[in-house]
Amino acid sequence: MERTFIALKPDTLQRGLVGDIINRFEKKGFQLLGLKLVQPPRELVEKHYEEHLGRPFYEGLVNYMTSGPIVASVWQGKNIISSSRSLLGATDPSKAAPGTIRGDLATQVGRNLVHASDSPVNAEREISLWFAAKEIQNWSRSLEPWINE
Ligand code: DAT
Ligand code: MG
Repeated sequence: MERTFIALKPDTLQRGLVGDIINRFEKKGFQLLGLKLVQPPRELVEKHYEEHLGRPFYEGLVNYMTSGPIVASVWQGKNIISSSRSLLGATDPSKAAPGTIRGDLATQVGRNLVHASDSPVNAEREISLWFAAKEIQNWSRSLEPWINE
């Protein structure tokens, strides 16, 4: 079982899409381990996106990500890292397939609603950046055998 970090960016909250997007992850069969509303300090967003430092969109990205509250979450599931990125769709919503979150709900790369970790190393790095260990619940799900045999 893998874990990943999912963030609902400020446009998700501004547009009232929090429930819709969380619902897609729940319906897929992923398990929620941690959830909170955060107004992230600039340094946290800079660390989160450090791989993009120096890119032309970096400043705008950090401004966007610090413009309002973010829903930070930790999820668990089989193959969840690549699977959650498939649920999100392409980084640029204008290229994201219909049926994906970005494909259905967004139009532009600078307002693409949601973040999902892209590798096991980044997932663990981002989870520990945004969450304290005690904020993550390791609970067992009664439905588990009906989702993963
Ligand atoms: P993803 O969020 O799909 O992992 P990424 O890690 O390459 O994509 O980029 C992080 C965020 O930066 C992305 O969600 C939106 C923004 N971004 C990426 N490429 C961009 C570009 N060419 N122009 C504007 N914003 C961009
Ligand atoms: Mg990324």
